[in-house]
Amino acid sequence: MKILLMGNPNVGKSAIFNRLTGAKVIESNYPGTTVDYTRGYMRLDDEDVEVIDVPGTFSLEPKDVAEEVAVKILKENRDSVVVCIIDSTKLERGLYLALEIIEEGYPVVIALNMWDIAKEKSVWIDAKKLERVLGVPVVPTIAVSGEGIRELVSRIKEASPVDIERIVRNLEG
Ligand SMILES: Nc1nc2c(ncn2[C@@H]2O[C@H](COP(=O)(O)OP(=O)(O)OP(=O)(O)O)[C@@H](O)[C@H]2O)c(=O)[nH]1
Ligand SMILES: [Mg+2]
Repeated sequence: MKILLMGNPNVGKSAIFNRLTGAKVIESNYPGTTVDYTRGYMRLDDEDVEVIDVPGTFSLEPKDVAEEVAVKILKENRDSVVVCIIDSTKLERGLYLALEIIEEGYPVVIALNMWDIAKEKSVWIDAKKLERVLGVPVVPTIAVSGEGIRELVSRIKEASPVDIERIVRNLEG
């Protein structure tokens, strides 16, 4: 199992990566491209789990080479849990990607990062409600202060694929 940190550009993926991993990080170049990404390890239930700081992307339909690499890393690591990092002040475009990843069948945990900036801008997101609607853990985080990171880590093991057909069957009664 690996942990992939994914999200739109500039949402705090690397800041969260730094919080999760230790000093030993590995810079990798994606073969055949000029795109670099970082890998590291975190301790999870007495195991060292690989964490990948995936290049930012807006969707799973790549528009440039960095997005292409992001999608390739996702597809090459089917056994991963995806921590989807969303800028809380840009919820809609972040959810667009998160929903695509959920639909692909990956177990997902959502970090609502930049929670401090959202608060400053009086943006309020009902994280619990979002969690119920999507059926995946949703945790507010402030990567620069570390707030929420412990909870984010503790909820990684809860992540499991969302069975969309089952939800529809339940709704239909
Ligand atoms: N106020 C605040 N700033 C944050 C938070 N998380 C990250 N930042 C800042 O936002 C900027 C972008 O963070 P990065 O971690 O580089 O974002 P990224 O998603 O890795 O960006 P790319 O790799 O360029 O796509 C940096 O200046 C961070 O210090 C947060 O929760 N609150
Ligand atoms: Mg980064």
